[in-house]
Amino acid sequence: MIDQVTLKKLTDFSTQIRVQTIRQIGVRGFGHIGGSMSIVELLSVLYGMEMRYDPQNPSWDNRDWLICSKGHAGPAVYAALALKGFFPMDWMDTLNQPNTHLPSHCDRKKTPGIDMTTGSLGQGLSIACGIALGHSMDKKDNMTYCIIGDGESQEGQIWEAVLFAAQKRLDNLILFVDDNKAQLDDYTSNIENMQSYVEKFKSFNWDAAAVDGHDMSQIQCAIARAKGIKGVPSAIILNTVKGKGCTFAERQWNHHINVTAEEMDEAIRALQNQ
Ligand SMILES: Cc1ncc(C[n+]2csc(CCOP(=O)(O)OP(=O)(O)O)c2C)c(N)n1
Repeated sequence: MIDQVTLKKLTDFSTQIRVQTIRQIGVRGFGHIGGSMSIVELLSVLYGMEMRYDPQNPSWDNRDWLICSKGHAGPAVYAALALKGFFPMDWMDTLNQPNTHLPSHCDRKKTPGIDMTTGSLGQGLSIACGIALGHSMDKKDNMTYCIIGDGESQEGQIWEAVLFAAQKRLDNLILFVDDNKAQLDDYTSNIENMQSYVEKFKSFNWDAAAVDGHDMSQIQCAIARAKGIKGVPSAIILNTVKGKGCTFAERQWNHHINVTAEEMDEAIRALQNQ
């Protein structure tokens, strides 16, 4: 349960993550705004209260790990990391430029705080399983969090990893499915309808629950509940809106969009005047 003071802080943090994400993509002129916006509340809860990390020592042994398997949502993760002090805010103006520390997709060798390189969809959960298994073999209490997209969940490798995590009883692993209902070129339901994720995960011997992915209290309760369940991995399905909270992105759900300076200013103004 989040108290009112913390909720207000997390709400401000999520607004700042949105503003800085729009800024990065707006300065570059194009990017993956929709799939970045849909995970903002999740990132706010993770970096605002759930995760153990040290911005001065990003590879700290006792940290919790986040694998953003939908690596194209990097700008939202970068915004959260910059706001928490992992690197200077002026890096926000360098997204996807030559010699940048902030490539369009997450790269652990380029960005402090990015735990794994991602972008080729379908691979992150397998990596997260390996990390979680390593921690449990070492009898360490680090948590591993992984975020996949609903389109990404159509990849076969995801379901191999789901089987593996259940077999190895990885209760130090929490998977978030960003169910924003759209993938690259259509609604997910028109391509391969995933139907009920909760039933699917339960049938693979996972714990599973679905929440409103823009309600931070619901997200936090689901994480707390998942952490208390022993012997099985947990999946939390986030019902989200692609482009959430960004004026121009909510008008269209296109996966990768061009952003004008006027659109960027309009979207940032709207967030700041909420
Ligand atoms: C293996 C692989 N195939 C194709 C792509 C190209 N691609 C990038 S994002 C994307 C759509 C992903 O949809 P979803 O997982 O729903 O993400 P979101 O809606 O959050 O953007 C695709 C097909 C890729 N990055 N990796």
